[in-house]
Amino acid sequence: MSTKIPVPDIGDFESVEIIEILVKAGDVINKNDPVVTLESDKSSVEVPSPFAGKISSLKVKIGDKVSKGSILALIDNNESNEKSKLESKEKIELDKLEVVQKEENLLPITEKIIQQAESTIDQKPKKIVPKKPYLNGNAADIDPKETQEWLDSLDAVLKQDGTDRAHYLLKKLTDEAYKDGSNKPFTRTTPYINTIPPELEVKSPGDQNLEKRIRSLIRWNAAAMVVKANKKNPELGGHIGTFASAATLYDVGMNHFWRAKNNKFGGDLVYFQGHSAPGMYARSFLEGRLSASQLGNFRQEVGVDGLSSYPHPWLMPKFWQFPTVSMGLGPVLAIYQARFTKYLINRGLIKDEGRKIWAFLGDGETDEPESLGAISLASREKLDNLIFVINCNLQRLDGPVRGNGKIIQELEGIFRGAGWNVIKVIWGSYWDQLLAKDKSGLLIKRMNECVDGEYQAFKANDGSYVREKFFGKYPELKNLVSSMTDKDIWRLNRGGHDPHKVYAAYDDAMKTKGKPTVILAKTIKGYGMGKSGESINITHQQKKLGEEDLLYYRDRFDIPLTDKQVKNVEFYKPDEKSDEIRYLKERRMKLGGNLPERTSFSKPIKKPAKDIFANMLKSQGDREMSTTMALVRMLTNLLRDKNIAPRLVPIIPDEARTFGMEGFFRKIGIYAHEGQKYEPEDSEQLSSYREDKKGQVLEEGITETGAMSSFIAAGTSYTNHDLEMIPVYTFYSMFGFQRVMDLIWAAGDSQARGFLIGATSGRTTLAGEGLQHQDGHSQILASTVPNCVSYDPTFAYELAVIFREGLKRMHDKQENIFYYLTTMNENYHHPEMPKNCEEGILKGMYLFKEFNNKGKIKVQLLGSGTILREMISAAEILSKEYNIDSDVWSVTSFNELRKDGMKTERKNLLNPAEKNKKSFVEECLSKREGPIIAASDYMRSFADQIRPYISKSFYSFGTDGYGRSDSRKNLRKFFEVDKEHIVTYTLSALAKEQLVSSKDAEKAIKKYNIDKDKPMPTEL
Ligand SMILES: Cc1ncc(C[n+]2csc(CCOP(=O)(O)OP(=O)(O)O)c2C)c(N)n1
Ligand SMILES: [Mg+2]
Repeated sequence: MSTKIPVPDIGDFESVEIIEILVKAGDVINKNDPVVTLESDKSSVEVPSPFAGKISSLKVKIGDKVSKGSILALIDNNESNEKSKLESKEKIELDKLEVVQKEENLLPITEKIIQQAESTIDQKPKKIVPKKPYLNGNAADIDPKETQEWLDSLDAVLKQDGTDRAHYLLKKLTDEAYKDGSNKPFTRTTPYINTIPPELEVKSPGDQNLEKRIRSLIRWNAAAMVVKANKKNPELGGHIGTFASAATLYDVGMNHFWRAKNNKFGGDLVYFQGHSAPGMYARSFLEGRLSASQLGNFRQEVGVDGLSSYPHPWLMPKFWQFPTVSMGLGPVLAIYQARFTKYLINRGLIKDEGRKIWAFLGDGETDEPESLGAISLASREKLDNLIFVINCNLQRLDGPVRGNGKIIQELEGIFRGAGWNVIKVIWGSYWDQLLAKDKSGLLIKRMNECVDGEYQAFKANDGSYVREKFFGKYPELKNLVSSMTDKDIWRLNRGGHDPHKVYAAYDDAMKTKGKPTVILAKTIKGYGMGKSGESINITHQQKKLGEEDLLYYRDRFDIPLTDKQVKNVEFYKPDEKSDEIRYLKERRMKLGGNLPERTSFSKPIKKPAKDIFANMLKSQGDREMSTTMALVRMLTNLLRDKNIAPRLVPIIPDEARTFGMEGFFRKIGIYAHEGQKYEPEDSEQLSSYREDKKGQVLEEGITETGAMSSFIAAGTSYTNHDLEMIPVYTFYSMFGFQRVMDLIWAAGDSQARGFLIGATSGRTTLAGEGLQHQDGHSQILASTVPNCVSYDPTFAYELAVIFREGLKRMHDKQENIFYYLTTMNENYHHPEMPKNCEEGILKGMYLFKEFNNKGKIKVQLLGSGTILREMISAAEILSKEYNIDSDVWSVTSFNELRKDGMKTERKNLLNPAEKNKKSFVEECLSKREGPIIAASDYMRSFADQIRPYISKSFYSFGTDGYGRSDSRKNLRKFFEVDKEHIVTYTLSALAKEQLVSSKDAEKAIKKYNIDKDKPMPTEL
């Protein structure tokens, strides 16, 4: 039976043009296969077939205008229209029911109580009066006997029925109190003790003595490499105190938890704290991965086989995976890495192997908004593959992180509030006994009331100081430690230095389901450095240990080096056959290999069929469209290529409709780990907001930081997941480089591959939006990133040639580069590609058109982006009205031309005896006549970049100054990049060379109402 395929609801649009027909009579198609592509002036979308079957006839042709209900084709199908409708309706009802049932199960007890209460509301709502006035807001105990009774009851429950029952009762009490009007918020923090009590700690299977020895050796070598470098040259710098505080945290992970990538397993991903790098090198040295001479060349990367100061994959591409030293980037990148890993799993592109993403950060680092800014995404997306370890050594660079407060408590509240599993590792095992003896809770009270400034001071002093200042506050506490010596008191360790406590925390984090985990580990900055740097404010800068300090450090960690060897700052590595080295290697072998290590076993993506781009190289007919729209068309075409389609990762920070990309919602879906639990309000429409567990679009919300982090995760998937992906991150060009330059720099360092698309670009092209939106400098910022290849194309065919080359370079030749392309929202005609210009498009310029038929005078007009069109119009005016000929060049990339110019110039200077080679700019222009006039929608310095490679007079125009709202025409006049200014300035330039009369230029100034007294736009 033949059924009609109609145009579905396409939103607000009427009479939309059919630009492609994707089926023909006789084709057998599946449900949801595209039938035609429709294009309005804002976007282009494919219309999917609602049925499977055989197309019996087509009812439309290219160019037809259609609206909702227009019939596109007839299809012979088995299922009747009504049946499928009915089925889908039933399915939605069922889905809804399921969702409601699921929600029902999830309802917290409080909500149930509210529901019950609501069902019986026939009387007036009860006025809630607190039963007892809050007499003591400072929470002092007004009835210690009553308190003790409650505590005894709790104790009995704990002993008899365990913690779950106790927790249930407490929750019930809280809920009841809430119902009865006690709306005092309950704290999100717990007492200042370990989250995991000693009896629930999972014990480490490791050989503690050997592990301690290994840790000591690593500590020594890490400190020695910094001291050695600074002995050679004090300029080199480095950090000792940070790794000294974090050594146990890393060691337990390396010995027991972090699984490396190998042919059986994808590998855990560990984001090491940037300035802890010496510790990672020191371990690799013991593992035999780095030599003593490499360690000796720490921070000396030029000319020798040295080691990077910090984790830089660009400089150590086989070692480091993640650049983390710009504080705050590690945490946010790790969150989006964890999310992207789930994305790949949910899309069926990689297996779920239970891989984890670990991120190490400093407590001071959490001051960076980037560190905490995305933590709610991690819990919302249930990233139980993510573990943060925050090394709370209570110090930043200059002093305490929270001298008057407690960073661990503060972070606990923030992370728990955001839905994370929080594990505090505050006290080491030596405290267990004391805490067990503390029946009155006084010890915990003392722990709670001390601030971090005091905790830091305790460790900067000694046991007697701690006895006096900490325990001495209360006679009972002083008594508690009366039988302990000062040395014993000094030995009371902090959780982050206790491998048992750290092991138990990591074990718990590994087993946590449904949420991310943060481990807050309390440590001592400069642990083991003694008077030279333990827990003192200058610890962070301590990089030159004197002989005495080194000898102390050797003794402290029992390193078998003679005094002489210590004075020479020698590294120490035991024999290959020693227990230490064997153990260390065996542990890593058990965990699958080395860490950190950067490898890639990804296969290149198969090239798209050439004709994917072919129709973009043709004239786009009478249709006017923007380059943003051309890009969307191109992506739509690529989504039909079976090799490319699954690898594309469109990333959009909530601007899809602005860029005309809403067609992707229906076609490939928006990634949502829970699918879609609701029927979207626009479900009937073609561009309905469709969320899907297998969705492909990353609709990030309003976070360029998050979107850029996704770009990096997808762009480095070839190494982190051995699977090449093609991120295409499209954003308002103003909110790209300017907003997230540091992340873009990190993308370069990470060797990410992909396309950044600065849409709605240009200072005068995004007309109405004004100063904070109009971008006239992102191209210049892009030029500062060494492996970023950037273009400002004008026409659809240029975009296609550039994009095709990008795919080839990144995914065929596997070059570690990424692209920045600016696209515009100005609609205009796109001509057919002129002959033989592909090389020029890619190198940065080609001859677009010659105006040759008139006179003897000639100029060279160079235009980029939309301003090329002003140059073309100016050329027409010069030709028609002034008999001046011109060559019009489309400059697709002043940045690429500059790179080539620099290279050529350098080569010529290095080979003084040889004939000079020509830069590409010279090749294009040296034989052409007349002064050169260049303009773009960017600051003058964009075009100025080619000035050194030009021997003729050169004038560049651009949009220096703040943008402002107005029409394109007025803005281009204001910034002096409209055709009238180009004509006038050209005449003036020719007059200076006495090729035309200065009167002509003066006349033009009058004719075009150009105000000579108007200040430079930079001053307005
Ligand atoms: C964005 C950024 N700003 C400043 C620095 C310089 N810096 C390096 S380490 C450091 C202090 C770090 O303190 P914390 O995070 O507590 O780490 P710790 O060394 O104490 O483990 C600072 C400010 C940096 N690396 N990155
Ligand atoms: Mg710190």
